[in-house]
Amino acid sequence: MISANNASVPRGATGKFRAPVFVVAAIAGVLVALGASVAVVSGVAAGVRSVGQDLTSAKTVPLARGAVSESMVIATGKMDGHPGWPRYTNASWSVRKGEVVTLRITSYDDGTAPLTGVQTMFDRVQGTRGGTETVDGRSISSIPNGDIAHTFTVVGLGWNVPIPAAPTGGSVAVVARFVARRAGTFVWQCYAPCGSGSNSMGGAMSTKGWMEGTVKVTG
Ligand SMILES: [Cu+2]
Repeated sequence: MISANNASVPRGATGKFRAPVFVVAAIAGVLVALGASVAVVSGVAAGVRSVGQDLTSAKTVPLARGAVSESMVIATGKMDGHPGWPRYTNASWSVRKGEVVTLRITSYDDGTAPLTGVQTMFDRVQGTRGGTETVDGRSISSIPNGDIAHTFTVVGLGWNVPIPAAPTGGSVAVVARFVARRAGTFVWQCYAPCGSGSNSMGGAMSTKGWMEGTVKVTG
């Protein structure tokens, strides 16, 4: 499989949203948001029911009242004529405020993209029930930076899910559980430098819908 950082990957323009000022502001937002979200998540978690699985259809799956399952898939290939670009599918989805969201991310990307600078903070799971996620069924609270391929990060909700590289030719399944604690439309982004170009922030990283999307929380 082609690595996310393969030198042959087409080089795209650097995304404006990746400007340093934004990054610093975004990280400050996470720090503020996390303290509140941890308290909310742990308080609601007691009411969680068992939920279904949907690893392939990449659609919102209505479950018992107050619980919902979301699935995302990270793949690489020749999507839209961009060989090697990694992409999340199901980039935009919506949930209701206060409901428990079980997010399942299945990744087929075997390339790594270690976090750099202040963004190394995104190697930790943040804002989930218990501060953990499962990777192929194993509960963890962080991923070694050298193993990281992508992150699913919603600064406005204090959510961060690091995704490790998949084994070559295989996949890795990451599951995290959240509570959407406030209404609004929030941008999620991958903070791992998994794109192309000299700073690895081009290509997929600067193309809307590939490593960026939205989570809409209705009241
Ligand atoms: Cu990424």
